[in-house]
Amino acid sequence: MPAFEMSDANFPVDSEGRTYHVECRRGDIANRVVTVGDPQRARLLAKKFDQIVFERQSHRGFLIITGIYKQTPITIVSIGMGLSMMDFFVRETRAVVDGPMCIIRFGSCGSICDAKPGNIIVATSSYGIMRNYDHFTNPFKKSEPPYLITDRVQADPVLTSTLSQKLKDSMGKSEIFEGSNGCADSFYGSQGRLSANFNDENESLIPILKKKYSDAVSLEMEAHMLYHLASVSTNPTNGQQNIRAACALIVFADRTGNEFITPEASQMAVEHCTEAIFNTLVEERFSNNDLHPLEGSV
Ligand code: R1P
Repeated sequence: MPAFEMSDANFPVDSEGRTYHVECRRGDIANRVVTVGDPQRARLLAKKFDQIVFERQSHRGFLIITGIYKQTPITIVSIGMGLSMMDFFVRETRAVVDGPMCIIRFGSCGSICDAKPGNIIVATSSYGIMRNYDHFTNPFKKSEPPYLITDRVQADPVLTSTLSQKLKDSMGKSEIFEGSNGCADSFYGSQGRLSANFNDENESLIPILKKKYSDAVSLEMEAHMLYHLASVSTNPTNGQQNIRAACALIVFADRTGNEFITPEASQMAVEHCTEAIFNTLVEERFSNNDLHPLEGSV
């Protein structure tokens, strides 16, 4: 149940101008944004703020923390998991921010390259992996492949190269990997995890991905939606792209060696990456205006 009465069925907002799911309104969100899946990761990042100026937990599980870092407003939003949550987050924050936005996803992933748990993968591009539902249930579509793999969408090259360099400076070059990320519509079937309880036909999915994209490095569940929405984002006044995006992903699972990260190593990775991510955003210069339009008023 929404906490408040909503108006506008096309893009619901409450009487105070807050969006329906993320519950953000104008002034809550900075142009520079870090998005994470896990609220604990959001809180760990927020410890590096000099000051927290806004915080809100939405009834649909989004946590917003806006703070000041080196005199620059940055917003952290934890979104939970999956494509729909990324879609809610990007569209609803975009609706309440004036001017261009830079968004860095700081997530976790499974590695399908040499990166080990605790290493960081910078996703230079991302593609979608979707279960071809009809293949499984429609006998006339059995000849279609069980999984649909989209083209790659590129991350913002400038944001990505700054992010990658700063992560290398902070953690050491050998800890940082780059390549294309597969963004799946499930943690299980569409990421090639085998199950005795479902007929997923995914035994050869990872080799298929690596054959299609020789730079395939990771699997997760949000980056393709972020890069896709950034690529189709439009400034209503000049028609130009209005969101630039990049991703740094902590390797939680080594899908080749079958290892999983320890809680301590995961916390350490967050601590080592946070300032590199914040500094990347602080150094970003927006084309029309160097400063956040709401600077001082968030
Ligand atoms: C699965 O465990 C979740 O972890 C990864 C996946 O993309 C998925 O959301 O990212 P986050 O750690 O950012 O949630």
